[in-house]
Amino acid sequence: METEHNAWWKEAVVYQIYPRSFMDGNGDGIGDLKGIIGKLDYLRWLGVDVIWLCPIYKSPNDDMGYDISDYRAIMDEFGTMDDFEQMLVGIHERGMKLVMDLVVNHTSDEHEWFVQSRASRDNPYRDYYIWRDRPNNWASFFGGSAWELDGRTGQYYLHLFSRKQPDLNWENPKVRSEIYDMMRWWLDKGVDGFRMDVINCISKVPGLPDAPGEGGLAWGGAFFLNGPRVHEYLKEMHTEVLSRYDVMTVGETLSVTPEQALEYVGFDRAELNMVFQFEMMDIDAGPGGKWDLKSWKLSEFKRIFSRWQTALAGSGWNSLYLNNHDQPRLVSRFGNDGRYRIESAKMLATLLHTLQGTPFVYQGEEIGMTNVHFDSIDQYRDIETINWYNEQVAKGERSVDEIVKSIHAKGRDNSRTPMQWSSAHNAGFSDGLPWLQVNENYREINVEQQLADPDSVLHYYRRLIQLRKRHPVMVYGNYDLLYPADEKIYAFVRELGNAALLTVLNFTDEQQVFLCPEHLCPKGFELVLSNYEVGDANLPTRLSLRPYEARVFIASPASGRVDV
Ligand code: TEU
Ligand code: CA
Repeated sequence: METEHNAWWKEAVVYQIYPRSFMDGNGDGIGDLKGIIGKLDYLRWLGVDVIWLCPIYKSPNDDMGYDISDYRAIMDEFGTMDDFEQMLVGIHERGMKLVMDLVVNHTSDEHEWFVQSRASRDNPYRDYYIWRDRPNNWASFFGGSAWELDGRTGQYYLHLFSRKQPDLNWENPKVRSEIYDMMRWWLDKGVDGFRMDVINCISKVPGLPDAPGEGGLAWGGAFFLNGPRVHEYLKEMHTEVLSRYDVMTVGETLSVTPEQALEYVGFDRAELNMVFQFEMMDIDAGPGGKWDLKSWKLSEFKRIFSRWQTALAGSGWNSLYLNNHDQPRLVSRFGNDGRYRIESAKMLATLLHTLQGTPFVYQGEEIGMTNVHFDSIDQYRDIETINWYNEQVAKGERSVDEIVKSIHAKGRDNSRTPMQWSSAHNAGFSDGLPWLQVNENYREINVEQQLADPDSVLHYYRRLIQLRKRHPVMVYGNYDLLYPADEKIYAFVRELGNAALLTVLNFTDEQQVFLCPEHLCPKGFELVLSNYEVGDANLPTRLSLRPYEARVFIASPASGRVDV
């Protein structure tokens, strides 16, 4: 059972790799394991502790690896099991750990279990999936009904995602024990934990009732999110698997509240270490969902983070992220990817690394990569984006311009364009034709150039990561928000014993003034990090902040000024 005590995964910084787009080792245009192996020294240099690898298992790639056809084999394009073993050794040799993506809400329809399951109604694998004579009205996340009629046996199967991703039937104990076996198999190979895909979808309300709504398809979330047996399953998984290893777990949990999150990550729960919350990802979504663009306010942004910081303090642990392979780039969404790209990328990094929780860095974030604006839908590869585009064009309710605007803002390919390593052809990602085009800004934004520039976003991330290792207050300190209603500045204080940390962030492209609250002044704060040149290390009572300026101050009787 987890306790409220110190743990390696609380002190860690995680780096997320989307293998298809990270580094191509053999020139076929697709990132692979050999490519990753070649970049392990770079990750070690950056200082990250854990690598989370998006799925690398055998897959027909209907949903880029989230449709798995063999849990114990490596996708052909990514390499072999030997490459995997070599990569794992390389990661461990450098003192890092590896967390795998565990996708067990569904498999691919090409998985042997489903091939058997669909073969006949009395096949022993029939009950591995969810079959019904009639569909209910649930909509799939990727458009259309969540049910597909299978001609061979005349029944429908449930797929919350694409029709090539049938949902597993977790009520069947054989399914659960197969999954636990598979997890132990990877853990016995030496992997250090799992990121669990849509793990709060695995238990569905019995009977699978229609969701409320006017005829047609409806969002069935109430019937498959945090379902009646989800905690029973996760406790069983903990007993059968996780409790036997020293591992890190993070569950992807759609639309959970902090209260619901605590049921997954509470220190006394024996389920998961952390979850990914989606409240922040919904901040700029209108009533029509993610594609329905809405502006966001800093007060709301602060309210969301603060609510999670406070609710989990002392009883659970936060994950900290503002982007990943499903979300637009954080600098384009929450910062300014034009004139103040560098400043705002550093400012957002400062926020993520000075809150309480485990920070997740998504590949390319550390160099301030931006969203991509492709001209044609043919340049996109993401099934969610393509399906939505086709559906919208067919409906004819929105102009093509509006549709494209939403895709430019929210499409998942924004974060999936190849990693920008250098100003060479294809950003140094591949000698071949990349599976998804590189962002044309790679000549200005790339690793090679930033390695050579001590003021780069990349060096700033490295300093932040080092700073966190030196100051336990950055990891374990409590959290206190200042000026909650202010729409321009995000400032908060963290305290641990005698040590205190103050983060002050300007979220605007104009000069702002931060008035230091009186109770903080006597603490003797000194500057430890900023994204601008700062002459005076002290904390003045009136602090003037330049566009997107970030300052981190620490008062620690023992340490004095820290030079970074
Ligand atoms: O994501 C779940 C999920 O909620 C997303 O599909 C989300 O709805 C969408 O991306 C928001 O735009 C996980 C994986 O991270 C994602 O890549 C997979 O497509 C999905 O599960 C299915 O496995
Ligand atoms: Ca390749």
